[in-house]
Amino acid sequence: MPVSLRRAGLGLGWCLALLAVGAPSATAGELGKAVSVKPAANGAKRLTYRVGPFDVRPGQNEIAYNLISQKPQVDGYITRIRPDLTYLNGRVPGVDVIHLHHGVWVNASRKDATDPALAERFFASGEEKTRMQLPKGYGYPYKASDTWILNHMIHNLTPVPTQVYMVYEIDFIPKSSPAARGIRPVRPIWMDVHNGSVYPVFNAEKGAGPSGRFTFPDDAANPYGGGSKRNEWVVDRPGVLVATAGHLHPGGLYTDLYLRRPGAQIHPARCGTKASASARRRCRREAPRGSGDTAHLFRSRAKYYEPAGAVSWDVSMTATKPNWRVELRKGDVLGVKATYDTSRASWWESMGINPLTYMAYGGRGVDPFKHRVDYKGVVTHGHLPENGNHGGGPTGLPDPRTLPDGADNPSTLDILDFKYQFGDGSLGDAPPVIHAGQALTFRNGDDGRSIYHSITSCKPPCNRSTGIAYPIADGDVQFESSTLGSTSPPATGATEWKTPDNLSPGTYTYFCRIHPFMRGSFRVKP
Ligand SMILES: [Cu+2]
Repeated sequence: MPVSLRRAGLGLGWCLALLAVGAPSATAGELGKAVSVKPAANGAKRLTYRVGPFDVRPGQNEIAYNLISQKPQVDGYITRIRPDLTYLNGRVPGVDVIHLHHGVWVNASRKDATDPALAERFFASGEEKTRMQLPKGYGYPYKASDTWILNHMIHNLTPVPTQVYMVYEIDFIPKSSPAARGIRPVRPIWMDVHNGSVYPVFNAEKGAGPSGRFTFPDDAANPYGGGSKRNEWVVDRPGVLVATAGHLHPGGLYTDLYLRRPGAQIHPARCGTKASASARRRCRREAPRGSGDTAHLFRSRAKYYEPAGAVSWDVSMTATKPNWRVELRKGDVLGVKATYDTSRASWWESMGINPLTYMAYGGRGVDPFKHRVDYKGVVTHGHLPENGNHGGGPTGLPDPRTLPDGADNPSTLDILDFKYQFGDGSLGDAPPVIHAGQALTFRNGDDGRSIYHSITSCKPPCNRSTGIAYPIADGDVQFESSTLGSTSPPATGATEWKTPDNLSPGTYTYFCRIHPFMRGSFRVKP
């Protein structure tokens, strides 16, 4: 093991799965196992690498690590990265079938800027497949001797095994190339509302926050359990931010990046003195944003292509425009927040990260206390065809509310082979019955090391077709088991859960967030 587990971004107590790396066809020379090479902008080469194939077991949703040798063989600069996931035949799986839950590309030869106990996290993506694109003239400095590790979580939403490749396209400028002259190196500045956590998630519960919007950490009761803030970083040397983009889960609306400068004040706009109305408008438009000693730097918005709104992965995040430059001073505090729409549903185990934040040294930045920098961004991609199955169509399955009573007060309800033992919705089973004041105990009877399940309330009838936007955690009465499984995180370590014992009489419907085709119901009687 060439790197310490901690430096690879692993927490203590983790079982490491360093799987064998696949052996693609040997390509000699500087491109290092690239499966395709094309010319790209600004003198770069577009290199496509793939890692795997990975066996994706039925229902799996686990985190694994691979040393990756699929990378350039010479020193240079990376200017753009596009992530993807494909079957062995190159086809991209539907997002309702296989998720790229996340991939984090880690350089174990350097320390991470915002958590030096970790290796450097230089690129990451979730299912929305955000692309990294540095502005012209900047590059992530790459050494052929760097040790790369891919931390990935591939999620099979079905009971069907398959095989996939992790694919990444890199725009690369070799150091020896004339195009490398004058390129300014950037350092990745990972900003995360739960920075340093192996599984950095929080819950945005239905109805939480003012006016159906929940911002973490501001609206959370005790966001860091009494510990120190994890969403801020003290700038360790002067520099210039040159790019940022956020990462959210479905339900996410935007991340905000801000800068606090102790002792500074946002300059008030004195636009009333300008000669013409248009000059005054322009002056107001260009005035710095923020308040007191805190400047607003950028809002990375989730642009949903999803027809049902902010409920699926059919989304693209906005990134900063190529001319965004923000001056950072040593001692400034950079921070990130994330806002979710809680008006329709709960969003369990959500993230709020600006993983694609990059800082350069030297060059000129704009002082965000004097001038506006938080201009609108640009999406990193459009609608992706793998997000075509939205779900929510008719299935012919019965409405559980209309079914007769099922099993009477079962002591436990096993989840086995992707089915709920009583009241399974996909089979049209009658709901088991408990009485007011009682609770129903669910037990994950599948292999809890890799097959996790949840019991998550959804609005009845919750019997429509499964897709990226259906079902969602929109029950009028909210209950949630968290992820039941023995490997924590991402599971909680518990394999059993009891329903609340104070539910009013009625028929309740639920689904599994990990395998949304799994549906169930139970009934509470007086
Ligand atoms: Cu499940």
